[in-house]
This record gives sequence, C-alpha cells and structure tokens, in this order.
Amino acid sequence: MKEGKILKELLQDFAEIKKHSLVDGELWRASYTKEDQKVKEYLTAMMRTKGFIVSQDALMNLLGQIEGRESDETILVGSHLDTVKNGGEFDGLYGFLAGIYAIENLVKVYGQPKRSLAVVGFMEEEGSRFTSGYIGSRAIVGELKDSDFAEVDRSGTSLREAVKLAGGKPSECISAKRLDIKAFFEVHIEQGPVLEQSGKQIGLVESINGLRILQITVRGRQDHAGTTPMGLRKDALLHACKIISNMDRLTENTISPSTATVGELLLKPGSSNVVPDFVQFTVDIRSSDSEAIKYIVCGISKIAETIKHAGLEVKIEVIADEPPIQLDDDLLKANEMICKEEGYSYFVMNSGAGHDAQVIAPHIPSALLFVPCVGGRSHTPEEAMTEVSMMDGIQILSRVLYDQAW
Ligand code: HGY
Ligand code: MN
Ligand code: MN
Repeated sequence: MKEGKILKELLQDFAEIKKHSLVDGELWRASYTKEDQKVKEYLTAMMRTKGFIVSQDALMNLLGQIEGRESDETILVGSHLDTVKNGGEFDGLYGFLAGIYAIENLVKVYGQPKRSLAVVGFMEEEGSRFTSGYIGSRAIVGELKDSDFAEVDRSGTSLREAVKLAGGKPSECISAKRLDIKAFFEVHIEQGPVLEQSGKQIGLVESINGLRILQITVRGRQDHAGTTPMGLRKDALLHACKIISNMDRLTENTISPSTATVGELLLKPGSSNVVPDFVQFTVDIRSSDSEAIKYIVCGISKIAETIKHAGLEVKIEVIADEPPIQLDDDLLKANEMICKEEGYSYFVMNSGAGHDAQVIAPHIPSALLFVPCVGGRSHTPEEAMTEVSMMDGIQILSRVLYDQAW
C-alpha cells in the first residue's frame, strides 16, 4: 500500500470537505442540505476517478460500487456523511473515506474482487436535523416507516419534503432496503478516551450502548416577571429544571453505568421580563443495560407527575430508541485473528457512542472497528486524529475486506 500517496490524498479530502461543510463558520453537515449536496458532488467525482460506480439510493445514501466477478453478494463498508452542529471533521467521514481508500488499493493490487463491494455514506445518522437519526442505515435494513417521514426539523420542513427537495424518493424508501448485503464493516474514531488510554492501535467493538432520546414539552403560563408572585406562577422553565437538575442523581443510581444529556432546549417567549410558558428539551439517555435506561425514563416520568400536580402540562415523547446490541461474534473473532496476523495491538471493547452498525447488526452480520481520536474528544471542533491512526484503520480494513471479497 502506497501509504504516503493515500495519506496525502486523504488529508486533501478532509480539507476540501471541511471547506464545503461550514455554516456560519462552524462545521455542520446535516443531511439534505446544500453542504451535504456540495460534499456529495466532491465525493462523487473523487470516487469516479477511483473506478467506483457511484449512485444514491431512494434516501440519498451515497453509494460507490465495485462489481464482483462471481457472486451477487455484496460486502458493505462505510459510515455516515452527516455531522453534529459545530462538530468535528472525522466522525463518520473517516469511515467512509477509509472504505474508499482500502478498496481502491485492493483493486489496484489484486484486481477485480470475487464479491461485489459497496462503500456507503449514510444519511442523517446524527439526527442533528431530524432528531430520530440513523435514517440512512434504517432505510438500508428496511426499518423506515412511512410515519417517519412526517418528522419535522427546526424550520418545520418534514423529512419527506427534505428528501424530495434533495432528489430522493421517500415513497420508494422500502426499495432502499438492500437484500444483497453479506456483511457490513464500519471503521470509526472511538470518540472516547478508553482506546487511546489503552495504548492499543485498534478497538474491536463487541457491543454498542443502547440509546433513548426523549423530547419533553412543559407548558405553563406566561406572566409578568415583576408583578406575579412566585407562588402564583406556572413557570415552564423553573419546572423543567426539576427534571434537568435530577439527571446526575438518576444516572448515579443506575446499576450499570449510564449517561443522560440535555443537548437541546427551546424556551418561549424568550424575554427577560416574561415568565416563560413553553419549554421543549431533549434528554439523550445511554447505557449498555436496558434496565438502566428504563430506570432513568421512569424517574423522569415521576418528576413529570409532580409538575402536572402543580398545574402545568407535560408531554414526554420517545423520538429515538436503539436497544443495546452485540456485534457479530464470528466477525469479531476473525478480526482479532487479523490484528494478530498483521501485528496490530487491539482491544475488545464496548462503544458508548451510537453508530449505524447498531442499526445494521440485528439484520446483517456487522463489525465495528475503532481507531483512537486525540484525547478521546468528539462532537466538537477539537476532534482530531493522528495520521498514524488514519492509516492503521485503512490497513486493517484492507485486510478485513481482502478476506471477505477476494
Ligand atoms: O450520538 C451518537 O452517539 C452518534 O454520534 N450518533
Ligand atoms: Mn459517528
Ligand atoms: Mn457522532
């Protein structure tokens, strides 16, 4: 593998793609936006020069295909193309580019593969625009329902409209389900400190935490901030804080480690001298143990009941619900062997972050491989990777795909 050439091109790709992904100076590439469109144009041209047949499915997942000689089975490799708001350059995109460079190099050295290979850039995994997330990977395994397309973004645009405007065909989303996929491989930065602190080169993921995202709406009464006595108010924010301020207590009490994060909060009307009557916020709950997630949701519901007693309305909606999953054990063992044979230190581990692999894995044998990111930081513009880690991931992925397809 001509590592120097690959690394030079890879760094150029990251720089070019970052340029197209800036919204008001911050990196944010939500799906079905002009940033997404620009980056797809760049990637389509780049993949075509590398011999891929490029297409987009009904959900606008970006696909680069290399036809196999013998079989109609396909090995799928890739990750998501979208980012969180004010996000990092490598979350998702690194796994997509690693798939391209690994396959390009394998075809150069070994010629046409026996099995077909497809690199996929999934849409809206992060849910930074449509909070339910994992939309592209859910389409590939046929989990998307017609009702999912009614979800609206902050501007009130539905997923259906957004996909159509971008050139997709929501009505055909069932056809986006792929029946030819034999196995799925995702390479990703760890997004946490465990692998980096272990000093190992590769993380072989055996399980991915479950995730449940609640959207909680509290409706009170709008009043004058100066004349309304505290005891007569129905202050939506003051009561919402009764839930928010209990996140640490609820997560400390779960048997297995858990997290709960309020990442989005909308308040109305939003004037300093007006008691707010409307608050809507999300709670992102994670754990490897479904019981821990249930405990936190139950704790939140109990607090919600006390808020209702105070005369306010509370609505709790579940907008994302991915159970904890185990990845394919045979693939995990095969990848352990590969790391040993190729002389890569590795660490079998759990993923605290969610990934498209957790949507795919219940349907198709899947493997998730990590490389460290600097300081374990992610979902921040400070997200960084070393060039050594970038190449380690591509090297290992190349050997994994060689064994699968050549
Ligand atoms: O939120 C996650 O864990 C993933 O980055 N979507
Ligand atoms: Mn990701
Ligand atoms: Mn992410």
